[in-house]
Amino acid sequence: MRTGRIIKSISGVYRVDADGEMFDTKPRGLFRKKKFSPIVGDIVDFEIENVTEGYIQHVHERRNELKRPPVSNIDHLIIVMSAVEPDFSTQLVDRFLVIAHSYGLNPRIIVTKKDMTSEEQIQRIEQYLVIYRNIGYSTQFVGKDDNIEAIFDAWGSGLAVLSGQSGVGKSTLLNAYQPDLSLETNQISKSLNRGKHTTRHVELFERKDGFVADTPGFSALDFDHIQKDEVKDYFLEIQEYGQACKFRNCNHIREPKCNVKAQVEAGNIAQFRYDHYVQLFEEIANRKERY
Ligand SMILES: Nc1nc2c(ncn2[C@@H]2O[C@H](COP(=O)(O)OP(=O)(O)OP(=O)(O)O)[C@@H](O)[C@H]2O)c(=O)[nH]1
Ligand SMILES: [Mg+2]
Ligand SMILES: [Zn+2]
Repeated sequence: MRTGRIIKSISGVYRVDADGEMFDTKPRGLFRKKKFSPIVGDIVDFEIENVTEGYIQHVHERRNELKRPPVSNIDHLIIVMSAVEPDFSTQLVDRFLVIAHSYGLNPRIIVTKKDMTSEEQIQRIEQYLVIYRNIGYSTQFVGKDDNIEAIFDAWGSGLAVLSGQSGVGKSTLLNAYQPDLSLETNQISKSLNRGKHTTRHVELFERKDGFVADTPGFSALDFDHIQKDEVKDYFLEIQEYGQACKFRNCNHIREPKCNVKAQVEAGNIAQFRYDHYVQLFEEIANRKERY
């Protein structure tokens, strides 16, 4: 029996990296009956069938799991946003941060396409990045010719997952990190005003002391697993200032003696962060429960 990590999954075949040796594996029949599927990132025990093939016997318990795209045992979630095409959006950053925290992941922010961005826009985005840094997030703003290797290597060990809208430059970052990967990248379709999805599946690549995952761009974020009362915990500075509200379960909307609202007034919580919090809270509060 060998142990390895699933780095790729294509039509029921799971490629497993076992200390640098690759095996194409299939799950034993008993998995299928239990409606349980292995996903990329899983650590698995497998039985060797021949030099390149094997059968998965057991999937180790997942430390964490992102549902869309499906990938497990994530150490660093890298939120990739472009400055332009598609435009930088703090609303999207905030929503992505909420998703990351809801799955117990540790998010970082990379903004791309600095080289395509006007000086004025760069200044504006830098101002937002200072706010995110003050909340505690690591942020980077990069362009075509920046040293991506240093950034990727600074994350520390484990699996880093690049995630973000289609066309923001996830595969481009990976190609800059490891030019011999030659991953497919593409122009975004402006006429459709949304990304043409170039990357179609999750795949892990080797990185110093770990892996980095390229993923397909998402078109919609899913908050179905989040209850309205949880949202405040996923805006870290709101969570922190919220400790001093009069009511322990204060949602910082209409409650009296709310420290969060006071700190927004005082300029210690950015207005846009608070607005995005309220928007998401209300969206979730108004959603129709599906059964
Ligand atoms: N000038 C410039 N172009 C960039 C940069 N990053 C990405 N691009 C371009 O943006 C386009 C989309 O990049 P991709 O790497 O394919 O984007 P992606 O995030 O992998 O997209 P999906 O695979 O569809 O999710 C390509 O034409 C890239 O060349 C950058 O920093 N500077
Ligand atoms: Mg891609
Ligand atoms: Zn409050």
